[in-house]
Amino acid sequence: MISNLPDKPSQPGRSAGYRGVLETYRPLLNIPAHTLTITLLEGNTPLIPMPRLGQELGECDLFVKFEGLNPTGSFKDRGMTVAIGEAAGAGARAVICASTGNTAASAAAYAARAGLRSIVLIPQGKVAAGKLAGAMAYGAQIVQVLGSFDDALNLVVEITRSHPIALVNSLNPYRLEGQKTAAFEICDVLGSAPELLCLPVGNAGNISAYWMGFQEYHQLKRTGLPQILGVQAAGAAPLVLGHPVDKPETVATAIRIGRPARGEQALLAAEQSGGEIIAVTDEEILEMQRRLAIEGVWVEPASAAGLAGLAAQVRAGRRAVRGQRVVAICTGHGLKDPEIIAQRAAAPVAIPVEMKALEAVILPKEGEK
Ligand code: AN7
Repeated sequence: MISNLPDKPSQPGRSAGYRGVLETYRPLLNIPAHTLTITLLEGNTPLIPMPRLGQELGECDLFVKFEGLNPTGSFKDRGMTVAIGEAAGAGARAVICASTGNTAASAAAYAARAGLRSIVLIPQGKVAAGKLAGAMAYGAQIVQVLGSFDDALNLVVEITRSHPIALVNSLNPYRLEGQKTAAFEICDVLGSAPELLCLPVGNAGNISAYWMGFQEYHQLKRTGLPQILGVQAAGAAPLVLGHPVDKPETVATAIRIGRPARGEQALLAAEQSGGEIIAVTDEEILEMQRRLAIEGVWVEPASAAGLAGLAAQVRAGRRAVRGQRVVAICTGHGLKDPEIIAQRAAAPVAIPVEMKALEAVILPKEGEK
């Protein structure tokens, strides 16, 4: 018997009674009664205090909501449990999505759990290894489209119009119903909404879901509303440029999207909240990925974009966050995209099985400290 463990974890996600986002928040979700509970106990991800980084970024009270700790390694699981549960309850036999990777892995996992067939369309190249492997492991049929994510999305929308296959991209409203639970969790843990929320924006479902969630919780519980800072990658920033991008390019492949399906809704969310949508460079994204990792939080590149945007704004004197509570949404785990790290880090040194060789590589040299 270990006596120094707390009776109750501060976040119920790790406790025996936790039942996933759908059962935890079902009365607050706008979903049909036929929706089944198909869960991997997603959600209830930790809100990690980041005192050192918060200080550095402008003396704010910073938290990272680490959505990479969901069952398939990204925030997509929140929406997928609901979308797949609804589709299964409605009698669907197969689901389909277009994806830069995370949606594919999540759809495949939940479809497998529900006993449904899953088909995922991925854009040509540039899907991170951990995501593709996930979709394969969970048994999806994977189709690579020789085009962009936006082309793939057009195809799945079209095919679901004429065939009985359920669409589980975030055009599906039940995805957003599930994803909005992250806003509820933040309010539940902090006691109210933070002053500022920053997050990456790709197809723009997540920012739309957060804004919906914060508004609904505020109506119900007077939890307040955050400003929302949405961040795109400079090479894939249609919402900043004000027009679609035909050939989106960014190291953050998750958000390599040129025609966001919920673009209008995202712009409205940012505006209504008093926030905005901005763009950051790939260098800024990778720099923030490194900065987060030395706090012990390894996220995939896209997930660092939100905080990279905040850092850029503070640096440019466009935003002061001193004394504010800021929540950064880190949407996916670093393990999703190991190649990004391997490409930039030095390969490990190899040594023979000899103490002298080990000493030579790890101990300070003569004259060094
Ligand atoms: C890690 O998987 O679009 O703005 O097909 O994987 O709601 O699209 C992924 C998006 C942010 C952007 N962070 O969210 C897909 C896909 C990560 C992501 C986003 C994605 P949205």
